[in-house]
Amino acid sequence: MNRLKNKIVFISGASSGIGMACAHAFAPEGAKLILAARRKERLDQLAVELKEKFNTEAEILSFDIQNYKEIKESFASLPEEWKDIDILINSAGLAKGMQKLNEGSPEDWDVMIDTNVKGLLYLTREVLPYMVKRESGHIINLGSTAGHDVYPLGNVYCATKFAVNAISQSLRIDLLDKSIKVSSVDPGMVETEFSVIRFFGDVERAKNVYKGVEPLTPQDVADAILYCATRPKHVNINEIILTPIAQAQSNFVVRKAT
Ligand code: 8X3
Repeated sequence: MNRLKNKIVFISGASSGIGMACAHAFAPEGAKLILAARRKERLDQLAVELKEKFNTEAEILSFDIQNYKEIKESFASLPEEWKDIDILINSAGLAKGMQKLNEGSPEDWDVMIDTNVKGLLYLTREVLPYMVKRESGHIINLGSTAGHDVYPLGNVYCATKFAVNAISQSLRIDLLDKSIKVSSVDPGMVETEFSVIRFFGDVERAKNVYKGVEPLTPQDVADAILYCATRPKHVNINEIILTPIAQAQSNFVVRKAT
């Protein structure tokens, strides 16, 4: 439909799940994509596919989002004309483990905090000065229902998503005078690699999370993100909370017998 013709869209976490779905949703709109993640081969493959299907121009950035130095160097390596990013989609994020705090693993906490909170801050820190200079741009953060209502054993993961919620709100205030939009897209249950990663590769346990529920797909979430990105210039979507029809918030889910 070409609503984003020649807009430069930076997607973190683009090698899987919601990030990858965003790449597929934004490419047909004529956007130029910066695809970022750790797994370079996956990004290369994605770029080839989007080039064939939509003639998408893409740059690939491979870095560990937990490492500020890598992000800084990687961003600096972009061709100058690609640094004026129109839309930053902060979709990299993950959960590790589900335990009571007294039984939890500090290593897992570090990974969640370093990815979901610090990684988002690091990347935004690099991209934002260019938006501020142009007084134009849009930051879209991937939050979660877990950033609105905590749930049992969710402690640190929920804390990271509450932090994302706070960062989105305060960015919106701080950037008011710069005409930069800030949106937060906050899904409930989405079936991606999320639960498999959370449960350290235990596919059966991951499947159980969505048992008896038709979860959101990554495409459903990408669609909400695209909606935020395609509003008229004067409209900012502050927040979209979306859940499967069988879910009200983090703690209320109705499951059908299977
Ligand atoms: C993902 C939603 O409820 O699985 O952020 O934590 S939940």
